[in-house]
Amino acid sequence: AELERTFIAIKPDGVQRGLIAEIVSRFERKGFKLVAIKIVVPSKEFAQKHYHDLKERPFFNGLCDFLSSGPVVAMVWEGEGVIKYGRKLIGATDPQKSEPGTIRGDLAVAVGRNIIHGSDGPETAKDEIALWFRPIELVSYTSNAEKWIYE
Ligand code: DAT
Ligand code: MG
Repeated sequence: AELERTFIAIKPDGVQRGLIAEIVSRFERKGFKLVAIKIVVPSKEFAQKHYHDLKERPFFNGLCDFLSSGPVVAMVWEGEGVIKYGRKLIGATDPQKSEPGTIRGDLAVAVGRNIIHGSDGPETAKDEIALWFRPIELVSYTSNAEKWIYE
């Protein structure tokens, strides 16, 4: 299996609503491999770094206040196609438009409380993993299931 990795975060609403296990389970059951996980309360400055691409948007300040308002579960998931397919598991940004069966479609209602973040491409995945994790926090290991998940 190739070493594609993506950054996934359960935002404060997902943590407070008790959805950590539900969300982790969806990535895990798919066959993706968890290579880093921690719970942190990001500072507002850190949230602004994470969302720097959106700094011109009217909701930027509220978004950064929200991300820094409580604990976030930060994760790195690995697997073939995990960046793109992770976004598919998550669903559309606005939960009103997310398909049923997706995380946001099944578990969220409002765009400003859409419970989860996922990197939107290879470049952002690389940047976001580097922002949230030190290299030694990423664990490389062989999953016993790999030979049953990949040909
Ligand atoms: P995504 O999280 O699907 O990658 P994004 O990167 O465009 O979406 O935006 C980041 C977050 O900002 C998104 O998860 C929720 C919030 N957001 C996006 N559009 C919004 C809007 N129109 N009003 C309020 N919040 C918004
Ligand atoms: Mg985004």
